[in-house]
Amino acid sequence: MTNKDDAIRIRELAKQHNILFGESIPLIASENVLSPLAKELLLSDLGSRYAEGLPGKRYYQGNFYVDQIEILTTELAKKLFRTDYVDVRPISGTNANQAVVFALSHPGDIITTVPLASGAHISSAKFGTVGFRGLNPVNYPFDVETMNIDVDLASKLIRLIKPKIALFGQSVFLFPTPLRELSDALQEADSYVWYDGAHVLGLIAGKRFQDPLREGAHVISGSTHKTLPGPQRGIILGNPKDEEMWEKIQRAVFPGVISNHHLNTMAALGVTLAEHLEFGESYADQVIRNAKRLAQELHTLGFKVLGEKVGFTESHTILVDVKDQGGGRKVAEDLEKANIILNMNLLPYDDQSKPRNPSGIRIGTQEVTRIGMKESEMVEIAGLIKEVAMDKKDPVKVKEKVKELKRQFMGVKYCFHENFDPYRYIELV
Ligand code: DSN
Repeated sequence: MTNKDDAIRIRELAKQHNILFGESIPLIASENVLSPLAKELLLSDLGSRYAEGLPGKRYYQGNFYVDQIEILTTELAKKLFRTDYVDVRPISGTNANQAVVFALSHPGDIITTVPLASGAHISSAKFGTVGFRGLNPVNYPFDVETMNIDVDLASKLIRLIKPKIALFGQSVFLFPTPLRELSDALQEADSYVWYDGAHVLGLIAGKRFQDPLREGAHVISGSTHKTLPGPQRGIILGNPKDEEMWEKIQRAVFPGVISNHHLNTMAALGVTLAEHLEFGESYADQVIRNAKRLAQELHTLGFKVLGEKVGFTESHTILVDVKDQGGGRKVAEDLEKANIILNMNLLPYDDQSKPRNPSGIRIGTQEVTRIGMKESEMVEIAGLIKEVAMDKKDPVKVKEKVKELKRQFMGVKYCFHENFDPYRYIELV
């Protein structure tokens, strides 16, 4: 095999990957597809350049157009999220989290967080960013019935331990966080209130979820490629306690945790924000309608969907306990054989030291909504999941039905150039 053969092989594998996703039902709650305009910008020369610092205060020449793109992207984010405090430079959600942690805390400080098994992101764990900063994480009590933080117990905890940072937000985000209900305790403790909105940014921007900056959060961090259907990147939004807090955050972004900030994905983010200003509300509305319908249908078919007493979900995400069907790993792997792509997930009552053998699966409706699926397709998807997970039909046979359904939904919606096939491989040579 020559080096060229290896290069061609990588390209072939990438093409096969595109085909796989073109023939699959994508239900991972943290993914999405780009609009054609955003995708085009990924291939621009911007992806080969450097820009350190802020517009007008750079360390490299050649940033004349970059500065204008960054200013426009920042202005679009300010408009979409209704705040004057925006930093569009983080290159991922975890990178944004690193900046917030480094800006607002010192080693030894206490941070309160959602438990991992109840949906928190790994960066909030002892073995993640929070631990690497030397912080001491203490978990909020979590109520499985309401699938949310227990307000009374959490208020007592916050008053007792007075965390330097109170972190909210989840990677399994079924319901809005009770920020308003916790605000008295948070003010008494004088904590920085930080909301990791990675999963729900597109729903917040679409005005279909809570509005953390107006409910007491001082800072929101997030990735920009989940319900916000942009490039893989991060963002920080603020309603800071004071200017000093925001300056600390911006200094933590650069030179703290990044140097260059990947200018092609920044431009793609700008386009995504403009498109979300135009289409975000109808998209977010349909994402949540689809999640509710899919959850209800799975429940009707006999699955144990979490949050039954509170309507299953108010977001893009559904959690299903599939212990009786063989467990999260087995069910996720069987579904993958049928081209239904989702992930196994810990449930609040699972042992969080055993993440590779959880009871649950997590399902997200944002990408299937983005390609035009509505409630009737959610009913079909629930039926296909049942065939594999409950009826134990041969996944390879179910795959043919999956491909047939997917063939009807091969164009991106909720953007300026609809119907582009996001799974098409674009050849340059
Ligand atoms: N952990 C990823 C997820 O929710 O899938 C996000 O970083």
